[in-house]
Amino acid sequence: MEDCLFCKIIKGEIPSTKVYEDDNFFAFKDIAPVAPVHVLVIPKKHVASIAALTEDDADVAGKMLFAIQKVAQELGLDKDGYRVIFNTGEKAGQTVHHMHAHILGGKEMAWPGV
Ligand code: D5M
Repeated sequence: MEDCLFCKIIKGEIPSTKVYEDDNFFAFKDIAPVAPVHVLVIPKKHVASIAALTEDDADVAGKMLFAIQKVAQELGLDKDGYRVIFNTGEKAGQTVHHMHAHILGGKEMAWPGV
């Protein structure tokens, strides 16, 4: 998508600190971290949010959980645990309309945190 910030990051048109990339996914450090480790995992296919997923996205949606698992393992988060957040829609605080998973870790986290 032409004017999508995260599509531009995937294409390298906007710089990012990449932590992982494969054929379908890209992961990079969040510019405004809210935890010692804060990484975003995004599909290379532009999908606006979980709410916008269709059956055509079943493959990418399923594989995304494994990409998240792999990134978290590579960041060394699987031993102590991590949180995965998909902000979906305005009231949930979604500001970038390209589906993304926040991986948060490196600290003790309270629950519920809403
Ligand atoms: O999360 C969108 C997230 O995207 C938010 O935590 C900031 C992050 N962000 C915005 N621009 C950049 C760039 N250029 N690099 C890295 N991270 C960025 P949301 O769930 O939509 O609120």
